[in-house]
Amino acid sequence: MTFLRRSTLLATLALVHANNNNTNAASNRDTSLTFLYQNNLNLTDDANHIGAILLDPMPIDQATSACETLNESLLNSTAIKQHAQDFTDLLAYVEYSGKVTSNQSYSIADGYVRYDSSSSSKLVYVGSSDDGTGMTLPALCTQSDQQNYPNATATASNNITVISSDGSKTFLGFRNQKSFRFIGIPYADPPERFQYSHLSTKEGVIDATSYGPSCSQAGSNTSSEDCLFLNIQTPYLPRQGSNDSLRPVHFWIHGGGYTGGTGADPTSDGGQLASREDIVVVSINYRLGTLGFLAVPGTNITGNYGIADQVVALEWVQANIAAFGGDPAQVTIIGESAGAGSVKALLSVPCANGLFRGAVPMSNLGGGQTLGLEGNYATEYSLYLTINESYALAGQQIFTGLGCNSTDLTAQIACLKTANASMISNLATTARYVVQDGAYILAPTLNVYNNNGSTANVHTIWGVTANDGSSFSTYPKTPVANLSSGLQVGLGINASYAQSIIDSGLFPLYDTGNITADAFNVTQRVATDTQFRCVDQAIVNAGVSSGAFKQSYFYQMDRTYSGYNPNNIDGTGPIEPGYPYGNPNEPYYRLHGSDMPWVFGTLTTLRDADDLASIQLATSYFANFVRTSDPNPSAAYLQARGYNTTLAATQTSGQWQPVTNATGPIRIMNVNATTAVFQELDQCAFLNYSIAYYQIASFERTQMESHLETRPIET
Ligand SMILES: *[C@@H]1O[C@H](CO)[C@@H](O)[C@H](O)[C@H]1NC(C)=O
Ligand SMILES: *[C@@H]1O[C@H](CO)[C@@H](O)[C@H](O)[C@H]1NC(C)=O
Ligand SMILES: *[C@@H]1O[C@H](CO)[C@@H](O)[C@H](O)[C@H]1NC(C)=O
Ligand SMILES: *[C@@H]1O[C@H](CO)[C@@H](O)[C@H](O)[C@H]1NC(C)=O
Ligand SMILES: *[C@@H]1O[C@H](CO)[C@@H](O)[C@H](O)[C@H]1NC(C)=O
Ligand SMILES: *[C@@H]1O[C@H](CO)[C@@H](O)[C@H](O)[C@H]1NC(C)=O
Ligand SMILES: *[C@@H]1O[C@H](CO)[C@@H](O)[C@H](O)[C@H]1NC(C)=O
Ligand SMILES: *[C@@H]1O[C@H](CO)[C@@H](O)[C@H](O)[C@H]1NC(C)=O
Ligand SMILES: *[C@@H]1O[C@H](CO)[C@@H](O)[C@H](O)[C@H]1NC(C)=O
Ligand SMILES: *[C@@H]1O[C@H](CO)[C@@H](O)[C@H](O)[C@H]1NC(C)=O
Ligand SMILES: *[C@@H]1O[C@H](CO)[C@@H](O)[C@H](O)[C@H]1NC(C)=O
Ligand SMILES: CC(=O)N[C@H]1CO[C@H](CO)[C@@H](O)[C@@H]1O
Repeated sequence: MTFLRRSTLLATLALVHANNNNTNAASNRDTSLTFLYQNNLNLTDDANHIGAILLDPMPIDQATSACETLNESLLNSTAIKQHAQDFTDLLAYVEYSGKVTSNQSYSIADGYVRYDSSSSSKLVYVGSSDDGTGMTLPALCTQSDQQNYPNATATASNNITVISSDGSKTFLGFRNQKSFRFIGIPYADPPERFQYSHLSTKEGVIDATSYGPSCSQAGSNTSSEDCLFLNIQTPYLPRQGSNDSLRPVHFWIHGGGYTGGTGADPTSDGGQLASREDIVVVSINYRLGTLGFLAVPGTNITGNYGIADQVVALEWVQANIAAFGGDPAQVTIIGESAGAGSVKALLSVPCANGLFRGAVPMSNLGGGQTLGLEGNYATEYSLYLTINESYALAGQQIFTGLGCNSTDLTAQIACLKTANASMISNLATTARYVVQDGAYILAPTLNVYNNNGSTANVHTIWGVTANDGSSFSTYPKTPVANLSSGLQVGLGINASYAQSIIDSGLFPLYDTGNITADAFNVTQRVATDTQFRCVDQAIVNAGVSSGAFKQSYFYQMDRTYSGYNPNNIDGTGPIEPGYPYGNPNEPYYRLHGSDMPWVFGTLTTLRDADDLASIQLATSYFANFVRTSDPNPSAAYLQARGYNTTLAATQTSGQWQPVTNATGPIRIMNVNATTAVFQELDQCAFLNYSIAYYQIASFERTQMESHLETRPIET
């Protein structure tokens, strides 16, 4: 009992410090804090696991009080033995990561525990009869917060503060079962309407225990113009003032058509990735719709405010993320849908160049206009409008909608500046276009055709869900008589264009006996190709062959769940006995947005064991790209972590090879993954988006860009 008595005695002497600015919360002032949680991404299994917080080496008699400052106690051998597999894997990974040398012992309540890979039990306990006099060991504290969902809240016992590197700010956050969480951090000062935002100047205590409001958007009465907040989930807080062992950063930009969405979406919560993959996740809000994108010709309202906000958030990350355990030199920007459009825009924003080293646009929109679709929704995501074009689509309609009816533009703008934000967001017309403003966006398309430095020269992953277009085409409201009618309704095209698609023979009808359903299957295939796949394959092909991108990758997701479903079609597989969430072995559509749980490990409705294996593989790919710019995790990493299913899956699947030329290769992701060539190349060529679309000679490219002037204008 010597051990326990001595530590109790010394508890009053060590490590009990008042915090700056009197939050009374625990902090990383005297030791780094490493969150240990063996997360298998099965949320219903969390009740069967415990975690720990690892502290820096310290004299063993100080360990008890050090844990107490976290409102925890030293972990004991009973608890470890009850979760021996988890702690074996966790401590193996601590050793693998280089934080400790082999055979490291750790202080626990009843002695020490040693991780010894050569022993049969792996974990060796030394009892408290050895009082450890003079020993300095890392300590394992309990981690008793059991909240495992993103809706976790701060309590008096789970709170924690982090002080900014310049000492001017104290961030009060908290932890749940998975990670440290700092949510609702203002990265910019409340923005002035139609002006660029600036880094937050707020000092003192910053409450980072609840989300900030989402940016003003239609149909929301909680959204606000004062919305420039970001959220951090981190597995590690370095000791205050230290830049030791910083982790790579996954910087997430949400989708929602540039008119909706929030960084607080539970589907993209970073807590799962932080614990599963040991990376720091940042998610941001940025201004949306008219308040984020209005551009008025001949004025200083030049648009792209939402994109500019994203740059400010990236600057905030450069200045501040190290204090939260993130490495500012290892930032990867990732987004889906309009988030992908944002990532793609940031690739060409001059002042964003250098703020990230990798980019992942998931289900990026583009193309569409050669189908002759009226005001095709996808087009403007990849062929940027001029300010004049944007204003023609969404300018005077906005003033009129607000009753800003003066014939004098200056008076109209003055009226708009004082209009109610919610009224602006709820107007029928919304300015939601990234524009060629001459400051952030200088050209009509991302330059992938040459490597002249105008595009950030970074590693990229591009990709689609198998049926992205099923969310961007129309399921007939009433039954159709034949394929042609289905295509006309589904794609908004005329009879002769529908007939040419049929006559091409490239989109055969898959006959199940229900022509309405079957015609939609063809419709969504055309829509997926023309609005997503063809353009994205052509971008990566051009960017790789020109050298505009560093080594880059392409994927198609064949296993997903739910997603953006305006047609209310089957996005899960039918609900059947044994499959309360849908049977993924039956046909279903891999909808737009349905891949997010595969990136974040957030699926709460696992349909079967294969869903979990598939998600474990996918999160591993994306997180490894964030870690190393290569999506392939090493066998040594997976072994050290005990990720046996993923290790087997990567061995079965082989390496995810980078794109090398106009044939691919690409990765088809399912339970396991396979290697394939670029898909639908003949169909893409027929739809006028050949794989060489972005590689064409410069005079032809100029012609392509002049599509901008001839393109049908949305009404
Ligand atoms: C060991 O720790 C667990 C969880 O922290 C606690 O419930 C239990 O009482 C402890 N056991 C002993 C023998 O101290
Ligand atoms: C948090 O979310 C989970 C999963 O959706 C739900 O079961 C739980 O009731 C929520 N908790 C609170 C406090 O809202
Ligand atoms: C943080 O936790 C401490 C206990 O460690 C408590 O005294 C304090 O009130 C908490 N602060 C907040 C803001 O919750
Ligand atoms: C834009 O112009 C108006 C009117 O001249 C002026 O009040 C405003 O400050 C300007 N805004 C910016 C961001 O320069
Ligand atoms: C502004 O013009 C619109 C369309 O002409 C009209 O419906 C509305 O009543 C006018 N509002 C005001 C305040 O004059
Ligand atoms: C065809 O399938 C759709 C669902 O995809 C269904 O609503 C419709 O009833 C089916 N029609 C027939 C004739 O079975
Ligand atoms: C669509 O057609 C393909 C064959 O082209 C088939 O494999 C798939 O199951 C169909 N999808 C649905 C949801 O019916
Ligand atoms: C998830 O965990 C629960 C509880 O341990 C278990 O019953 C279920 O089988 C697990 N699901 C999968 C897919 O492993
Ligand atoms: C993973 O595989 C290793 C080596 O085969 C084994 O010792 C370990 O128990 C396995 N881990 C899990 C969680 O099954
Ligand atoms: C995936 O690979 C694993 C490991 O080789 C294998 O056991 C499993 O059967 C495969 N699953 C499918 C659906 O192919
Ligand atoms: C593309 O690269 C692959 C190897 O990655 C090679 O096998 C194939 O021949 C190349 N195709 C062309 C058209 O260059
Ligand atoms: C001990 C202390 O006062 N720390 C910080 C509290 O916040 C202010 C900003 O308001 C800082 O300047 C202090 O350093």
